[in-house]
Amino acid sequence: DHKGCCGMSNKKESIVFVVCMLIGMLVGIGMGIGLRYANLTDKQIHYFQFPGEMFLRMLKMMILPLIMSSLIFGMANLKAAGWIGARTILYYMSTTIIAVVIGIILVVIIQPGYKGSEKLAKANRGEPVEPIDSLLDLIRNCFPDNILESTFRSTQSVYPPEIYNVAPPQSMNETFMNTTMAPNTTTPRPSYQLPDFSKSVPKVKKSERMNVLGIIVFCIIFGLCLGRLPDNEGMPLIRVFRSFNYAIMKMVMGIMWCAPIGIMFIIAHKIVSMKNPIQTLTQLGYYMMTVMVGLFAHGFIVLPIILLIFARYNPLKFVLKMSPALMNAFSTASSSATLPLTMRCLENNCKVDKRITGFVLPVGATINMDGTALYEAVAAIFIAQVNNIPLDPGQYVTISLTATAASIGAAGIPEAGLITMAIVLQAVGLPVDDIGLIFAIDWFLDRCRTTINVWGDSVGAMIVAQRSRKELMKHDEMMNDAYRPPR
Ligand code: DAS
Repeated sequence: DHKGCCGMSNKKESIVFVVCMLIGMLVGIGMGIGLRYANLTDKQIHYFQFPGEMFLRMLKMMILPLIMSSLIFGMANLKAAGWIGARTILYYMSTTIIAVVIGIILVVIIQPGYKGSEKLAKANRGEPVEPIDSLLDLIRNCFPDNILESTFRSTQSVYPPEIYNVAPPQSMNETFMNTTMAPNTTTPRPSYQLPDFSKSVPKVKKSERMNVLGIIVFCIIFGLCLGRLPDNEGMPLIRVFRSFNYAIMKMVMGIMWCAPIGIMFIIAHKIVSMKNPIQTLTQLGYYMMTVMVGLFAHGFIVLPIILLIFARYNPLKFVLKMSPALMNAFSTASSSATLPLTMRCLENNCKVDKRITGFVLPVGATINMDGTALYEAVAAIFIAQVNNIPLDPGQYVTISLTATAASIGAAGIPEAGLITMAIVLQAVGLPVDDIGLIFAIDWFLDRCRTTINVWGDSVGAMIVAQRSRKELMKHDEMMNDAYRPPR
């Protein structure tokens, strides 16, 4: 329950925030359309989008601390509560991966980013990368030779003007060769020039980009090891990461309240600088359709089948019993704000034991976000298509892994998926600034993915409850024996 400086883990604040986002979005669209006819100079356009640029920089600023705090703290606390914990984690990880795979299959088939424009010739990326090479690169990036260097290499990726040209980032293989084989030439820092932020395809040389995958892998392994230390050893540091995690969540929620202003200027800037509005709107329309089809497929085909197989429970009956929680999730766009209602629906309507809901649902509201993982994978590949950046197999796997990790790191608050999407984009060298491209429709997509997040948690709780009956009965017998009055 991430109660931050501005709460948002209860219904009222979430609804206030959602209304502010809607107002920011609508004002941004109106401002953008109005300014389109104001014939602003490039310089005026650039200064005008400064608030939006600041909001995006705050999102990028949170990438590293959010990964570290959520993964280390989350993994350290996975000291599985016996079989219930093991079943819970197994269910959460597998359904999230399934959701990501569904999203990737759909975005590759529908190709929303190429709609509205003749499919541009594949951008020149030098010699084609062998699939095996890109997968080997992926594994290499998972185990960086210097974890600290993995975090600091992004310092040069914003200003040098030469990176802002149309050519897409190099393939992983070439990049890896550049990273390890590059001579130690220190390019003189160019004199500062105002970068042209209207070009959305920075050629971010991956050797200068944060190695997100390496940081994620390190944090997961470190968190699991920390959680398995004897209590007197591990607990002090777990407490440190617990406070670190809550402080980071406060920062994230503080930044979230800047979102209405940020998206207002980002949307307005995107509309003013849009070269081909019809094409962009077509792309966004197909993108929205791709996400909705993916969420529907996962939420109303895959999860019900899993519920039938593993819990032998009628999905239709279950969705009716969970409907108050699902409607609350849609209206608040917050899993955390919906958590109390989700627990009540499962305990009162479905008779699920409180010992199950008390563990499975709070963990689920924090780390199990099938809808968010699917959405982030689709968004990353959509942004690659829009920028005509072909992805190699290693990058598709990287997107799958980082979308799963990013959904673990996303808090159960509105628009959390937008913050953690920067992690996925950074991991494959895509322009994080293009998050602004999808802000206009994220207000609606957020509530859809939040509903699927809550639905996934509920199905998980029902499955774990059905599969843990024996353990719970044994526990009750033991407790009854222990407390049976002497004859
Ligand atoms: N709104 C988040 C939630 O509460 C999901 C997201 O932003 O992706 O689950």
